[in-house]
Amino acid sequence: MSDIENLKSELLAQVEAADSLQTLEDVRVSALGKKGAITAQMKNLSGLEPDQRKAMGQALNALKGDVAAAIEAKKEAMADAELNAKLLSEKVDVTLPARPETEGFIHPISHTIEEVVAILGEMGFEVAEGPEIEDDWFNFTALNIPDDHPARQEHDTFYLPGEGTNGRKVLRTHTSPVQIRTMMNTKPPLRIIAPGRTYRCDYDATHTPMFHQVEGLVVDKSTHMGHLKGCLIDFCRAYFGVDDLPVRFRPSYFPFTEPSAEVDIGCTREGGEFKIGHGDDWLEILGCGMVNPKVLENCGIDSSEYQGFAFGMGVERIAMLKYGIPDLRTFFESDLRWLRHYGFQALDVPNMVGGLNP
Ligand code: 2U9
Repeated sequence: MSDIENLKSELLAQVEAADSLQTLEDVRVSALGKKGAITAQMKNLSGLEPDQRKAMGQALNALKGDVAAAIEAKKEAMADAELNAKLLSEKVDVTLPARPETEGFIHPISHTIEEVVAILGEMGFEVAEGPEIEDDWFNFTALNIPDDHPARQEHDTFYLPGEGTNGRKVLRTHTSPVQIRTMMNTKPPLRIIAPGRTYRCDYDATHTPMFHQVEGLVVDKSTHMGHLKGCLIDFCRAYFGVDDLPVRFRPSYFPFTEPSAEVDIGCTREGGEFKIGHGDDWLEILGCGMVNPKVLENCGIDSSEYQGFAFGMGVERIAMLKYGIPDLRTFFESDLRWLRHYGFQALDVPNMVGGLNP
């Protein structure tokens, strides 16, 4: 038995001394492997007297278990040590400032959309998305823009090759079909915004064939014009960062809203200087109105029970006004010098807690 005790201390010492997974594996093979020390002792059992064989067998089994357990414990300790060393070597000091030399800028369009989403998100709006290639029905008919409606020409639509009127595909001319799809799929109350790319066949100093819009829609049982006005006045003041920004609603016409209005904000254009927020001049900023009951009905919403308001704005336009970008076409020229000048730092994510600006 003292041989077994000696073998045990010898093997445990080897386990303890192992300094790598490979040496530990060598120890395991030399103890428990086919030609290992414990296995060799096991083979000798058959030559012993029954009593002796029983006692020796039990002692060897216990030895086997002890050595195997020691090897397993050592393996775990080694894995822990390895992980700790790795974590230590990969330690990041999160209190360090961002690297000033970081390459890359956020495009003013993305930044402006994030600002609008931050403001309206705080008011409880959720972002909704939809396809940029739309069915004519979702883009026009559902919005009370029938086949012969002049708005179809005004929208300068890109039609995709195909047959029929309602079956033909178009590049969406506004993000309104996103709201149509949402109304058809979701039971009111609804409070959504649809930011995204839109397309119209037009190109000059104030129009590009692809541009961006954010539209909003609220549908509930008692939604009224007062909600629309409060929401948009708050939005304009938050977006331009002017608490007492003058905002006025001018009657207008859109087929999808009734009544409709265009929203102007106060500005000055004195002495060749343009400034938002003060003075006696006005600048158009967005369009809005109460959702035409026909549009609600087209989406399967009972207009005797529900009403809603909607609004739409051009992202390039509000970005140009806020950030003093003079030329629309430069948004899409991919000029890195322009992006370095007008772009935003990657970590400068707009939110209503940290503040929207710059
Ligand atoms: C649904 C019902 C009504 C969205 C609206 C406007 C007024 C508007 C323009 C702003 C500048 C388009 O980019 S722009 O040229 N938009 O004036 N948009 S109301 O009305 C909706 C939308 C969806 C279902």
